[in-house]
Amino acid sequence: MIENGIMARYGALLDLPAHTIPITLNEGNTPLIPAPRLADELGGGFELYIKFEGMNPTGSFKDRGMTTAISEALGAGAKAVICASTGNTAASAAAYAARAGQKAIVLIPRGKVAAGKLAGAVAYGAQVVQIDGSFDDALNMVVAISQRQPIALVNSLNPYRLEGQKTGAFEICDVLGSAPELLCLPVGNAGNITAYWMGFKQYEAIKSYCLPRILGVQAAGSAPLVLGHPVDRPVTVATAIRIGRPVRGEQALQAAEESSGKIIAVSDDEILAMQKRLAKEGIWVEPASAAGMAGLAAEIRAGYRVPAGQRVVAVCTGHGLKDPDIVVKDLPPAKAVPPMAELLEEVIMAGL
Ligand code: AN7
Repeated sequence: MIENGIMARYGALLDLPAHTIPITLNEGNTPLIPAPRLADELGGGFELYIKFEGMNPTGSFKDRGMTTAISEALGAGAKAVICASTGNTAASAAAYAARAGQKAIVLIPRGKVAAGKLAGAVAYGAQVVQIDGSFDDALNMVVAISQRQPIALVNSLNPYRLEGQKTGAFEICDVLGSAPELLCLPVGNAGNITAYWMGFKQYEAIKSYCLPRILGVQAAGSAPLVLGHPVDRPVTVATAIRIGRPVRGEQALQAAEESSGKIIAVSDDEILAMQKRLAKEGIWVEPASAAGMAGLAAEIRAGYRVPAGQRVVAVCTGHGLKDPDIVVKDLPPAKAVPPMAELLEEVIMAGL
């Protein structure tokens, strides 16, 4: 049997217990797509790449950490796994648990999860529980239950999640031949920024690659790491990162500081504008996934200039298909035309 997931490719670099039983959907190996036109629009003179994590099996970067977390949990004997989620973790946990023959229980904040994520969790057979509260409330609940019951917690508090997610950094370095100078990514619960920083540091140690600066980007209405205090009622159109008390917050701040980077916030309008701009490159991402790139654009508007020749990577964490409603909700329905070529021609020529 040939498997080509992140554990097959990077297993020797991952700190996983011997009891781990690999469960994979051949996640990872996602495209690193050059975006020269967008780079030119942002001042030019540098190389810009989009790491399109929406190309993972369940449509988000979470699959990298879920293959490792579920594999460890299965090896440890867990028959059930649980997580709180703004949606993507839920879909990913549901898929990998299904493959491992485990039951998955996922808690989501009611009314604040994009349609494609909820549908995914249901399709993969998870028990979905809606909470009349925030992601942060749901996380507190699943932590408590996993301490009382033999149910494995697969949120990014679980260290094996980060072991898997750090492979995103390895892949970027392997494609570029060294580390980029700057990495931009969205920040919610702050597991991913923490994992990327771990990955880059590991490659620095074993391959002597340099370290990138890390630009972490939160949504302005949900920016505890920028404000310096928890946010009790986070609000943002980017529901994936609607998180007011990031559990890996300290590590995220440390990654930003150690890397000479920073964590900033961008408005929902900036996020949605960048989502539209990325679509013009043929890359449709969900709103949260555009935040990293929106942060870079905001920095450049504020006077930052990417040094000549540098390589910048923006991690786009989830696929646009996860959240179709955000795109169609403000649009008039597509024009309907009777089956007559002349009428079609009129409609087309009016739009040219
Ligand atoms: C598309 O699924 O927290 O900073 O419960 O879905 O590692 O939390 C999702 C987070 C960025 C932020 N982009 O990553 C969940 C969840 C997308 C996301 C993030 C998420 P972290």
